[in-house]
Amino acid sequence: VSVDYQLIDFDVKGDATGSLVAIEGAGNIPFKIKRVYYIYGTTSAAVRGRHAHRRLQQLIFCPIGSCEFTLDDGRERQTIRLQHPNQGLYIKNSIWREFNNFSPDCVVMVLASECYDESDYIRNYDEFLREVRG
Ligand code: T46
Repeated sequence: VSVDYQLIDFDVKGDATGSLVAIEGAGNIPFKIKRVYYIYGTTSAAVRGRHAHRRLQQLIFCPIGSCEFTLDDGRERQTIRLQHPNQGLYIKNSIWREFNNFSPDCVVMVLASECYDESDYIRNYDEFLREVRG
């Protein structure tokens, strides 16, 4: 058994002048994009996340730099390093996530299936365990 996530490699359209990656909501990803946000200026000791979502699906990129995501489904934990600008980490709901070990230049870009809604967050780990274990 392993945590339910997917690493998706997107095509790179490139030539000698540079590279381009295109993402289309409900085109080459499994949901319609309602929101985009990005995180930068993270310190090397930072640990972010530490929550799960009740409904939200997300596709997470490191278009610049790298960082690590630890995913936890209430039974298992797995750590994934995001370090390729064309690779997206697809996470469905009910996965506890923490992310850290940011490179100094790291930018985390997230495509989300829903608008921001604080009531969709589970920010307490014990409550998360209660919800996923039914
Ligand atoms: C996730 C990881 C990868 C907003 O006002 N709108 C937004 O769309 C978001 C995402 C956040 N916020 C506010 C809420 C907090 O006051 O921005 C502040 C920081 O949010 P948070 O502590 O949730 O940020 P991270 O980096 O821990 O987590 C974020 C997402 O919340 C989360 O869904 O998976 O990035």
